[in-house]
Amino acid sequence: MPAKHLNVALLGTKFMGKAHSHAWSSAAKFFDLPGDPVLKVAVGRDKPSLDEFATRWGWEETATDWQHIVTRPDIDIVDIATPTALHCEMAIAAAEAGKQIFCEKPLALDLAQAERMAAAVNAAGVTSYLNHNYRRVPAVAFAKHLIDTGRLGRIFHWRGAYLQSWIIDPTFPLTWHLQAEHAGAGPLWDLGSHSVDLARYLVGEIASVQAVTKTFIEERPLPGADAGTFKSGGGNAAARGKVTVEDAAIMAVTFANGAIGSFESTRFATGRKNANLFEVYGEKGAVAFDLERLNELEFLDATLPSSEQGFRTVLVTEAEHPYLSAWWPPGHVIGYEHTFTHAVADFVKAVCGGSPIHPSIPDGVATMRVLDAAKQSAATGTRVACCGPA
Ligand code: SOE
Repeated sequence: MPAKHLNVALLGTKFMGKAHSHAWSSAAKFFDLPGDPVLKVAVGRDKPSLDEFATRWGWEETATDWQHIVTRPDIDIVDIATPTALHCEMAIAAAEAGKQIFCEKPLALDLAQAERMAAAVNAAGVTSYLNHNYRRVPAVAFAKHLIDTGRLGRIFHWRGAYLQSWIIDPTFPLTWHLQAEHAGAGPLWDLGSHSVDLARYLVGEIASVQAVTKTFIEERPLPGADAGTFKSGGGNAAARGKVTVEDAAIMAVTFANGAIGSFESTRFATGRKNANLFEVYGEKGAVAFDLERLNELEFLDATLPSSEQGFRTVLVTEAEHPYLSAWWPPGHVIGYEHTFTHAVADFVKAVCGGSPIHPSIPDGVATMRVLDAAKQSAATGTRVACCGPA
């Protein structure tokens, strides 16, 4: 029997819109799915670039009014790939219209918005997914398998660092990512949300946070202003604006299960491009991961005789590794975009099977609670308790 068509409306057509379009169009080709995603409507603001995007990716229609699209009876799935400030109203509207929701991270501008989104999803009884796609890197899912099967034993430490360096140039303009009203926060939200989600997935719930944040460059040229003039110290005040988010954040946390952890989230780690790193240390072993080498997992088996111990690199490309049987033979590595395809495949299975997929929007509230506590801690200089699961 042919798989059920699932009409998708994509809200947002920039970087994430591109990554999601690739995933919606590839998932059913590589995975046997109970539903067949149809790239129905791409929604954006600028009609000419929207039409080019739709033609390039095979979206059947384009629209500029997301409010109408999310209520259209023929739309089954609403994919929210817009800047953070739009997530809340879009998710609530989609939930109230009974749509299944695929939402980009970070979940929301703040904890209150996140709780409202979760309440709307729970009230509507729809399937929701919060795209922390790094859970679906095969090497990360394999690390989860090692931890859950006891290969590391009792966990002592989490060390996470999500390091980028794309705004060190002071002439980089004041884009929405650098304005609190559009982004919620800086890398603490953008990158820290990924790291906190991974820590909760691999180690457990976080009980308390102590954080420091820093903004290294406090003023930037407005988009379209003459950056050269700004650099020379000239230019009028109207051509530049205040950065209202942090450039870097560091957190120290306690976990509810007794482990402790550290997090770095920065856009000023000179030379690091997209280094989402973590290490997990336990009584029987340890793992280490670097997104810039995402097909590899470092594993230490501390149950071996100490003379034989050492971190070894597992090339996570065997058919028995998570997701890999859908792709290529061993050693034929995969990339960043494959993690979005894995997310879409799991989401379609959840939607058709009426089963939850994690992290859901309600799951994301616990991550936002940690991030919100970090923001409070950085502002007050105190350690802030944050509850366990949502
Ligand atoms: C930040 O530049 C960013 O695009 C994040 O927003 C994404 O979540 C991450 O996957 C890559 O880096």
